[in-house]
Amino acid sequence: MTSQRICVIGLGYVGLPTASFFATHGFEVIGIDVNDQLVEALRAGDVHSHEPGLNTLVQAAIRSGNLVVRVEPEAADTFVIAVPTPFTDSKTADLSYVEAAARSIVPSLRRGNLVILESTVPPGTTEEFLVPLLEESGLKARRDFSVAYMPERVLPGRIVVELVENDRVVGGIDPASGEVVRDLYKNFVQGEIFLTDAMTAEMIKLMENTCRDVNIALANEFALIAQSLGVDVWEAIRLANRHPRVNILRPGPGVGGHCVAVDPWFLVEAAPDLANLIRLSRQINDAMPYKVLDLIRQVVRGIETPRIACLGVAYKRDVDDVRESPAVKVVNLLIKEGFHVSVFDPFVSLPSINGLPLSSTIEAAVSGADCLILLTDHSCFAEIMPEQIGSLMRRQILSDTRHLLDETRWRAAGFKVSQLGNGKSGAVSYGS
Ligand code: SAJ
Repeated sequence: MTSQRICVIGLGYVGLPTASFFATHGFEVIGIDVNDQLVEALRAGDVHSHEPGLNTLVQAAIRSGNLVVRVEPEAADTFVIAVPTPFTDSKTADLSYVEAAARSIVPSLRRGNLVILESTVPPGTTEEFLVPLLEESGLKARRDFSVAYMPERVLPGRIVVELVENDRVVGGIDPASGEVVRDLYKNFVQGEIFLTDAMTAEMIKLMENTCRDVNIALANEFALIAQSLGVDVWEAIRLANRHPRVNILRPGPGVGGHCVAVDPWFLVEAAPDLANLIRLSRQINDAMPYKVLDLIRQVVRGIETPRIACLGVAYKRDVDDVRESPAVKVVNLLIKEGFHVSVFDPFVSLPSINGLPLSSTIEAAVSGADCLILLTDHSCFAEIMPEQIGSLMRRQILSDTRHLLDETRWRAAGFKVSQLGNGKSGAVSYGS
C-alpha cells in the first residue's frame, strides 16, 4: 500500500510536527483541527511556539505546499489521530476527543486505508474502542483497513529533535498493520521502530510515564525526609548519583503537564487493586504544592498579609504550557491563604491565571514583595541579579523550590534563603 495522502487529526504538540515532517518529506498532508482560530493562524503561516525548531519546521511544511489545514477530515490513504486524552474528575481517561476524531474519519474511510492512534490511552482502547467505532463505516478492520497504536514519546522542549531521533514502538492490531506503519514512519524517523501488539504498545506508553512519575515521587519523598532531618537533599542526591547504578531525579513543587501527571491514572483505572505504588506516587506528587505552602507559611511567619512574588507558572522549564502545572496549584493555595500574590512568567502569554493577572515584567511582580518564590526553573531565571531584585522588594526573602538559584549569591545580596528539600538552608521565618 502506498501512503501518499495523510490526514493528521489534532494539530497539537505531536500532530503538528508529525504532519509537518510528513509534508517536508514529500507526502500530501491534510492537517485537521477543530480549533478554527488555530487553523486560520496556520493557514496564514502564523506559528509562534517556544518549542525549539517548531516554527521553522511548520513554516517549511506550509511553504512546501504539501501541508494544508482544514477543520474536517477528507479522503486519504492514512489517518493519524493525535488528539488529547485528559482525565475526568474521577481520574479516568476522557476518550471523547478520540471518539470524535474516529467518528470524523468514518465517512471518509475506504478499503486499503490505515488508521494510526498516537494519543495516550488506557490498555485495550485501540481494539475495544477505536476499531468498533471505525467499523461503523461498514468496513471490517484487518480485512478492509489496517489499524495500529503508535504512542508518541517526545519531550516538550526537544520535540522536533526527538520526533526524528527517538526509537518508536508500534502495536498493530495484526502484524500487517504494524509493518505498514513502520514503513511509513521510516520516511522521517531515524530511531529504530519496534513492532508489538496494540495492547502491549498502549501499556508501554503508560509504563514510561509512570516510571518517571514514581521516580519523581521518590525524589520528592527524599526531599521531605531530608528537610525534616536537617540534610540538604540536593547535596545528597548529587553524591548518591555518583553510584554507578543510582539515578535519583529532581524534587520540586510537584509534577505537571498533560502526560506524567495524568497517564499513571490510566493504569490505576485498568487495575485499581494492583496499582498501589503508582497511586501512592501520584498522591505524593500531588501533595507537593501543599508542602511548598507549608514552607512559605514558615518563612513569612510574623508578616502581616505577606506579599508573595512567584516566578514561573509553566509546568516545567522553558515551556509555555500551564496544564496541570504545580506552580498554578501553589499560586492558588497562596491566594486561598489570604496572601497578596503576583506572578511573572516570560514564557506564558496568558493574560491571567484563575483571574489573577500576570505581571508583564519581573520588576512589576517583585515590587514591594516580602518573599520571592521560584516555582518554575526557566533557564533565564538563573541570570536574575539578586541585588537589583532585592532593591525593589519590601523584605528580602527567597524560597527556591527547584534548586535553580545560586544560594550563596542571593545570601550575599542580603536575602534569607530557603530551598525545598534543604534542611540545612532551613525554613527560617522572617523574624528569626
Ligand atoms: N519533574 C520533576 N523532577 C524531575 C523531572 C521532572 O519534578 O526530575 C517534573 C517537571 O518539572 C514537570 C513534570 O515533572 O512538572 C513532567 O516533566 P517531564 O520533563 O518529566 O515530562 P513531560 O511531561 O514534559 O514529558 C513526558 C516525557 N516522558 C518521559 O520522560 C518518560 C516525554 O518523553 C513524553 O513523550 C511525554 O511525557 C508525553 O507526551 O507523554
